[in-house]
Amino acid sequence: MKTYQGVIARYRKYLPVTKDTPLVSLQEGNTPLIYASKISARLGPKFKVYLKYEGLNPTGSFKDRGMTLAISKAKEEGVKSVICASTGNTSASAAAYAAKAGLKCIVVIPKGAIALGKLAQALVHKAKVIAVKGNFDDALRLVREISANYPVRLVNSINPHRIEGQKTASFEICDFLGTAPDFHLLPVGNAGNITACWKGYKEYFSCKKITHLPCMLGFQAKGAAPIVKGYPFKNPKTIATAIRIGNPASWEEALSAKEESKGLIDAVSDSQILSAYKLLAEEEGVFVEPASAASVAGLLMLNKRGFFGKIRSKNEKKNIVCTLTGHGLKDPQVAIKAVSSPPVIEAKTEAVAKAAGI
Ligand code: AN7
Repeated sequence: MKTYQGVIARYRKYLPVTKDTPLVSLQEGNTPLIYASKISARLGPKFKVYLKYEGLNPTGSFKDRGMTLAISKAKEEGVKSVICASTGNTSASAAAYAAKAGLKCIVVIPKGAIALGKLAQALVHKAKVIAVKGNFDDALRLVREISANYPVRLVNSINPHRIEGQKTASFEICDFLGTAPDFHLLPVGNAGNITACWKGYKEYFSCKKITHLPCMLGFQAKGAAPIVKGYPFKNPKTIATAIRIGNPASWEEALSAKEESKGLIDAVSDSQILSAYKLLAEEEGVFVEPASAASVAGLLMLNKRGFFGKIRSKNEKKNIVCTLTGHGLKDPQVAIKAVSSPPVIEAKTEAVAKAAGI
């Protein structure tokens, strides 16, 4: 039996690799597309909502799809060191894949602004972690300058191999459904993922693997919504630290995805993000990090506005996919704050039964 070997092996004919490209893989991708019965019920009988649970990638986020290719290509080209700026997940992924490849990894993060699990990952994989007194946008500016002037490869999504790898999420969705979804919702931070997913759909369409293209619906956090507002945010703020980005690198590409797919990019508040975060955990059994819940928060917001009520469908149900970009365990601090702490009682049977309400 041939075991699954990751997204490059599975989709190599759509990716810029040759037989000489060393495969640096942790068997990323092949993530579940979970039917969300409770959320589907909220939208009504015309719709089926699926959750693309990218938190089940090897380092717990979608970044692994692009990182396997960026690191494999770096290795092929004889690069010795890689660098990235990160709100956390890119650094966790870069650190893991660089470790696997035997490359040095440098990560520049905004001081005090990345979730605990992600910081632990970068450190445990032995990346050189540098915190700067600034936000993600400052960190990205710094690593762009450094990679232009020093012998180190940038592995942020400005690196085209990242986008190429990440487009495999769209391929998997289409292969699973046997068709393209009608709507694809996802969180937007630096805007690499919406760019990559749209590219994937367009390529499958031109290869005749699918017969229609989805409508792309992207969601930023209200306090970090430069694309929605049309200007950079100097001081972005949101509980969803992964998407706390004021000047996205793939801004133009995200606008193209929105326009070409006749979609939209809108903003959701932190409280909408937290409600969707809890709903996913409590009713669908899926634990995500706060930024990931922005796609579902967006879905619920559009539904309330009557967006889906206007959609006509004859017999077939419309398929809606929400990308859940990262695992809930990444950010235990937000999780613990979002819920009430457990009662502490005497170690006695009756006391436990009483507290359990049985
Ligand atoms: C969980 O790790 O930018 O719009 O430096 O970690 O492609 O940037 C993370 C982004 C959504 C936004 N959800 O994706 C980084 C970083 C999660 C994320 C996004 C990120 P993009």
